Amino acid sequence: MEKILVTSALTYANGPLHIGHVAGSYLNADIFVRYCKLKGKDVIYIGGTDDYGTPISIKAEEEGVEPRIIAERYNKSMKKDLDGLNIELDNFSGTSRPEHIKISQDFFTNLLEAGYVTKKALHQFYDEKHKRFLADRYVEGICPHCKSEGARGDQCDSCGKLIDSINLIDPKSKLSGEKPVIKETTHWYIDLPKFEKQLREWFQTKKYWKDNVLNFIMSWLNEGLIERAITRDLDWGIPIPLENTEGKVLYVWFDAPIGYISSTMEWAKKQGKPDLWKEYWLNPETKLIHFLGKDNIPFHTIIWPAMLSKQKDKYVLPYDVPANEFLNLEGQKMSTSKNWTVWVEDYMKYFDGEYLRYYLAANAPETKDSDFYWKDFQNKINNDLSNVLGNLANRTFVFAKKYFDGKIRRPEKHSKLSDKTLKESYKLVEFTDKSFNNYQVRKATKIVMDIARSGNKYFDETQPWNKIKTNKDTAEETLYVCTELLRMISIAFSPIIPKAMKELRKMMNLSEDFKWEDIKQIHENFEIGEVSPLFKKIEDAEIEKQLELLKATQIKEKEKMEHKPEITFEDFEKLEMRIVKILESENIPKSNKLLKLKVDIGGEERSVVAGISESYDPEELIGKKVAMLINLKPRKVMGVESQAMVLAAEDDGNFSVLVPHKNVKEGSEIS
Ligand code: B3M
Ligand code: ZN
Repeated sequence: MEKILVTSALTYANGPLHIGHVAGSYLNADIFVRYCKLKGKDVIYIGGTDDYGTPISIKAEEEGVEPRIIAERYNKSMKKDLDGLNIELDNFSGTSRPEHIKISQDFFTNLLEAGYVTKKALHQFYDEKHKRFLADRYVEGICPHCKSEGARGDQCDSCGKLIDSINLIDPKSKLSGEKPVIKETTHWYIDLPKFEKQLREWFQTKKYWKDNVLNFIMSWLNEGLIERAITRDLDWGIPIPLENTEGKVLYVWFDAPIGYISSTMEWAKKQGKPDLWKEYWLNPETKLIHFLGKDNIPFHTIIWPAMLSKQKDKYVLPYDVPANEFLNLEGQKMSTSKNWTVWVEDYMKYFDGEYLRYYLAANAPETKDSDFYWKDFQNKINNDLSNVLGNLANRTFVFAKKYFDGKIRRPEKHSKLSDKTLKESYKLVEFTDKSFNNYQVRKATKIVMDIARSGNKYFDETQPWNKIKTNKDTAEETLYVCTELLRMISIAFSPIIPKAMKELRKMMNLSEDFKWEDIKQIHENFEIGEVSPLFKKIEDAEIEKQLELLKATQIKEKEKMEHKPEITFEDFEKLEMRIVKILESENIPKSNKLLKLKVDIGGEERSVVAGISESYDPEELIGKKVAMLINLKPRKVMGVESQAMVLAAEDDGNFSVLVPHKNVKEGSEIS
C-alpha cells in the first residue's frame, strides 16, 4: 500500500508552543493525517523539537543553565500542549537525543565523500570580550537585503531571506552588545551551485505545489544558488565527524531536517520493529509531506532535497511541501520576544482546545497571512459552532427524545425538500474530500459548516414543532434528515474537531470506529442517547479578559529595559553637570517642541535649546533651578546656539526637568 509520511516543522525548543506554531505547521498536518487515517491510508505523523542552534543556547545562557535542560523542558511542554489540542503525532522526538547524532554525522560524511562539501577559510564576527565567534543569532544588525532592523545572523524575519551574518549592517553582539571584530575561521560548505541543474529538473515535476512555495523557490533560484556553510563554531551542536575539528558543530539547519528521519527511527523502535522506518524513508513510493511555515521553505525545498539525494542510502525526496503563510495577532505581526502571541498553555487555562482548532482551521493562513482576533474567535465559536452546529444537534436530539423516545426511523418516502437537502449534503461532502486532500482546510471547514447551516434551514422550513400535532411521520422525517446530516458531519468534521465529533457520535449512539467511506452508508435507524450541549458560548467578559492579559504582558515586556554598554568611572568624570538657574524661557517660533532658555550656570550665562515645550509652558520654568550637562559640544538648533543640555526624565513622552532636592546655589556641581 502507498505510504504517507507527514511531518511538522521541528519547533525550536527555546520556549513553549504558541498559536503561530499551531497554525503554521501542526494543525494543518494533524488534520491531513486524521483525514488520511479515515481514508484507511498507511500514514505516519512525525515531529519533535529542534534542540540545537543558537535559539536554545542563548536561552540557556540567559537562565544560566545547560542548553540540554532548556531543550528537554520545552520538548516536554510542547508535547503536553499538543496533547491538549488533540494534535496526535505518531512520534514526537527531539534532535538532542542520541539516535539523532550518528545519522546526522553520516549525512555530513556522505556528502563530503560524494564531493559536495568544501572546506574554506573565511571571516566571521567575533566577540573580543567573550572570546567567541558569533554564530547566527548571536549577532544582530540591519538586513543587507531589505534594510530592516533587528535582522539576525541567520535569517531576516522581515524579508525571509537567509543572511550570511558577515553582511549584516551595523552588527552588534548579543553577548556584549558591542560591535564585533572580524576574525578568520574555517568552515565546511555545501556546494549548492552543483545541485542547481538537478533541482531545476526536479522542480519541473512539482507543478502541483502551492503557488506561494513555487514562487519562493523560483526567486531563490533566479538569484543564483551560492555555497552555504553547514558548520558553526559553537559548543551546543553535533560535533562534525572529522579529526582535529574541536569546537566545530553542524549548523542547526543541517541536522534539523534529519530529525524527521531520527524521529521515525525512534518510532520504529517503539513499535518493536527497528527497521520499519526504512519502509517509509527508503521507499521511492512514499509520499513525504512536510508541513511548515513559509520561512522554512528554502531549507526544505532546496538544501534538504540536495542533502537527501547524495546519501549512500536512497532516500525518498519530498512529495509536497504545503507551506503556510503567517498568522498575525490582533492585526500585528506575532513576536515571541515582545510576548505578542497566545501561548497554548495559557489558552488552555481558559478555553477548550477544540475551539482553537476550529478557529484556526476556519482562518488558516493557507494562501496569505491571516489574523487571530480574539473578538473574531468569539464570534466564530458562538456563531458557527454554537448557533449553527450545536444548535442543529441540540434541537434535533431534544425533539427526538421528547416525542420519539430518541428512536428515529428512516422514512419510506422522502419529501422533495428532504431529498434535496440530503443529496446536496452528500455532494458537499464530496467536495470536502477534495479539499482535505489538497490541504485546503479553510475550504473544508466552510463546506461542513454549510451542511449544518442547510440543516437548520431545513428544520425551520419543515417546522416539526407544528407537524408533530398533525402528522407525526413528517416530523420524524425532519428529524431523520437532520440526524443523517449530523452523522455525515460527525465524519467530515472529525479531522478538524475530533473530540467534539466523538461526543456528537456518542449522542447518536454511533460507533467510534468509522471510516470516511461510511459517509455514504445511509443509516437506517437512529437511537439518540444522552444529550448535552456540544459547545459552550464564549461571553464578552471572557474575551475582554484575554485582551487585557495580552496588553498586560505587553507592558511587562516594554518595561524590560535595554541597557547601554558599561562605562568606566573615567568616562563618567568627563561629564560636567551642574545646577543652573533658568533666567529666561520662551517658545522658539515655528517649533512645537523647542524652548529657548537663558540660564545662569554660576556667574556665567548660557543659552540653551530644550525639547520640552510639550510638557512645560515657558513661564513655568523661569526662576527654577535645574540640572544640566554643560560641557556638551555646542550646536545650533533652529538658528539658536545651544550651549548646554537640560537633564529631564521622560515618561511616555512627558518630560520632567530634574530639580535638586534641597536648595543649592547655581553652579553646584553634580557628581
Ligand atoms: N526549527 C525553524 C522554526 O522553528 C526550525 C524548523 C526546523 S524544521 C526541520 O521555524
Ligand atoms: Zn530582510
